[in-house]
Amino acid sequence: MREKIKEIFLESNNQFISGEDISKRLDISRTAVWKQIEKLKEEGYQFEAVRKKGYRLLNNPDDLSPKIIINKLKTNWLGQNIIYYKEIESTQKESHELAKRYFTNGTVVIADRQTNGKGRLGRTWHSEKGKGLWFSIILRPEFGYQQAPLITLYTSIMIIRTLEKLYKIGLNIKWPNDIYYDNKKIAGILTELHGEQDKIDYLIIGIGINTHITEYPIAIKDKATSIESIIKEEPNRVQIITKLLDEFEQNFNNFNDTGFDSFYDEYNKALLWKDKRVTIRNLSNTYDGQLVGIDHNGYLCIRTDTDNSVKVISGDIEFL
Ligand code: BT5
Repeated sequence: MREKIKEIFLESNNQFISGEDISKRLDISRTAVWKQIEKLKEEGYQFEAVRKKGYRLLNNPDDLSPKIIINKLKTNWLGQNIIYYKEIESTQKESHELAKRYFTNGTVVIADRQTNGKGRLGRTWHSEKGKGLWFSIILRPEFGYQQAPLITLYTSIMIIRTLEKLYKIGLNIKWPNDIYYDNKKIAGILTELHGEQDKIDYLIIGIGINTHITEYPIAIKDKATSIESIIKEEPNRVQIITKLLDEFEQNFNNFNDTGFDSFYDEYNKALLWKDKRVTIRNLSNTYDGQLVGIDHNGYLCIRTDTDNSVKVISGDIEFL
């Protein structure tokens, strides 16, 4: 019921709407309307109340409810089904459950807070209430396993384009999955997949973007940043997620059909520590050398100190 009242106000163009009008439209009592409006106030909605005129919505709270996002989306399939939680352990974990239950391609799972957000290799992702966008996309791709690692790189480009278009901030990518501003991490991506021997059943792309200023835990205090601390004003999460999903869908056919070819230059331009000396660690090896860039298949190329060319598809990179 509250969602319906919310919708009425959001579509009202800040005009007055009487309690009686709402009670008739939704076939509920005036007291019920009043109670729901009180609850909306607790969620951050502000109203002006004038006798005989009714209520007028005064603000546009940054509310991630699916209706609000879907109304603003220009997509055909991405985000047309949104599952929203005020609080959940991890949208990534939940998406796996939903994907196993055949939730459709393009379903988006969002949480206002995660109690156990996941990073790669068992690391945690700090996801405070209202301070960021924490969401996962369920994809059922046509492409095969070989192209799967590229989807993380593709997603990085979509995040960078979105934040550049909205806020004119220039960002870097720390290969493969971190978005950086001024040597601090502002967003991370976690891609996981499930499939049979010859075919991917589903991919889950988890995206965490720090939007609002907050106190980070000591371990990441000096390594994390947010959009608000860069642009010095409050960003709007609904605007960011709708733009990002629009951008992702708009370019997806291109990615699907031609792989990473059209995005490769952009990725290398944004690549953090390009031409610098770095260390790459993955589960089997450690390499020291100069960071050359990524190739068309998403492999990271390094020229080692012994002048060997090495290519890796996964791992962590450190500046020497
Ligand atoms: C990542 O892993 O960067 C992937 C993050 C994906 C998070 C999203 S949120 C929605 C979805 N649901 C989930 O449960 N997860 C996804 P990795 O490269 O392993 O980086 C993890 C490391 O980043 C941690 O060990 C910290 O050092 C640091 N970190 C944790 N929280 C952070 C934050 N909010 N901002 C910046 N750095 C953070």
